[in-house]
Amino acid sequence: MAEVKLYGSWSSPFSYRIEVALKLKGVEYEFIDEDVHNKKSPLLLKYNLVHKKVPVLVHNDKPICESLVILEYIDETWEGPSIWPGDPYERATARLWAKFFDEKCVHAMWKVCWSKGEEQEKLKKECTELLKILESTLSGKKFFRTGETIGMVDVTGNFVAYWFGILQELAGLQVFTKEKFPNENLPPEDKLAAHFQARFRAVAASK
Ligand SMILES: N[C@@H](CCC(=O)N[C@@H](CS)C(=O)NCC(=O)O)C(=O)O
Repeated sequence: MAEVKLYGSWSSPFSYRIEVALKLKGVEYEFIDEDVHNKKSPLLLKYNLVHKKVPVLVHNDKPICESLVILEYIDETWEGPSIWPGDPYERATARLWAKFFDEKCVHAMWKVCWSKGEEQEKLKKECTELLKILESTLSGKKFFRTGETIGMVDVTGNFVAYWFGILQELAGLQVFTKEKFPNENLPPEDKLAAHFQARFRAVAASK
C-alpha cells in the first residue's frame, strides 16, 4: 500500500487544508505534528528546503510542498470525490479565489491582529472590504462552487472561516462578520485559543 505522510501542525490552517482533502478522498495517512515555532524536525527541513514550512505531503518518499500545490496533487492522484471543478474556466476561477485568500485575506487578517494604532486601523478597513467581497460572492450559499458541496475554495478559506474569528477575539477586535464556510474537521477552539494566547504573550514579553 502507498505510504502517505503529512508533516503538519495541529494549529495550522494550511495543514488542515490537506487533512480535509485527504479525508474527503478517504486516503489513510500518518500525521507528523511538527513544532514549527520551536524545533522543526530534520526531515521537514530536508523535505521543504525552500520555505521550511508545513504542510509537506510525503507520498512514497516523494515530498510535495505548499498547500495549494498539495491540494492539486491529491486531486490528481487519488480516486474519490473531487474538490476541484472539472471545467477549466471554473478551475481557473477556483485558483484565483485561493490566491485571494492567501495573498489578500490571510495576509491582512493575520497582520491586523498583531498590529497597533494607525496601521491597525488601516488593516481593519482592508479586512472589512475583503470580508464584504466574500459575503457578496457567497450571498447566502453554504459553499463556493455550487452552494451544495464543499470545494477547494471552501477548503482554502478555512483561515477566514475559523482561525481569524479566534485571533481577532484575542486581539480585542470586532472585524469579522458572520461567514458561510464549512465548519468541519477543525481543531478544538479552546486549544487553538490557548495556543495563540501563549504566542501573543510571548511576543508582548519580548518587546
Ligand atoms: N504558503 C504556505 C504557507 C505555510 C505556512 O505558513 N506554514 C506555517 C504554519 S501555519 C509554518 O510552517 N511556519 C513556520 C515558519 O514560518 O518557519 C502553504 O500554503 O503551505
